[in-house]
Amino acid sequence: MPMKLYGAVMSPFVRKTRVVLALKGLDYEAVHVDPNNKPEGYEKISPLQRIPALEVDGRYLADSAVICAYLEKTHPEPALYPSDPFQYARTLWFEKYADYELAPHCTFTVFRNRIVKRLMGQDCDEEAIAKALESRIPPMLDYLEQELDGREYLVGDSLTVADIAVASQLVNFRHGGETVDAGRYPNLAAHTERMHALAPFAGTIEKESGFISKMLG
Ligand SMILES: N[C@@H](CCC(=O)N[C@@H](CS)C(=O)NCC(=O)O)C(=O)O
Repeated sequence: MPMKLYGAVMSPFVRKTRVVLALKGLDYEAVHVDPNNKPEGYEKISPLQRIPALEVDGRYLADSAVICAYLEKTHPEPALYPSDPFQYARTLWFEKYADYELAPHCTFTVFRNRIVKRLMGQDCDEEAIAKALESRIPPMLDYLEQELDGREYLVGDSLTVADIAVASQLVNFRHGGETVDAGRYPNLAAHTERMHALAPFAGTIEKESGFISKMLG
């Protein structure tokens, strides 16, 4: 029985999980769950009623970080977490940074206001976006810029979940009409461009952008 991934296409957490599934070459069935209108009984699948959730042989896992860690254990190749304990912990740090620090501003403020609210026929709070863009987001991008320090990946010298998690939040930032300024953040802008050009990111970005343009013009 194939695994089932519960989620919606434009969620950065679901996208992160889809990229990991794709890089590991895993088949799964995608089950659409609208995070703004969850199906009856969804708490039995995801106790906090969030997406993504993964179903494996009738059992469920919630949270993208948990799901990606599970997939790494069950399908270790290609490795998306370093084996060195310190580098492993650094990978978890950047994943957490993306999921809990970038997400509230890049996704839940910029993307949610500019795309989700408009799709739902609600007003876009440009004041909240301006605050995020002026004061909340720049220090975070500065930090990532420094951490990259001319290297190709955030941790070590190969792709990890850290890169995928950060790049996935920045897809939503991009959908929200914003870019990582290559003048101020040259390392991060180049990293984002490289990540978004990877086949699993490129394919989904194209589809998602097509959907957004079709719906919002
Ligand atoms: N830490 C969680 C965050 C998941 C999350 O916040 N997903 C959003 C959609 S992007 C959601 O399900 N929101 C619905 C809600 O919180 O009720 C993860 O990594 O999976």
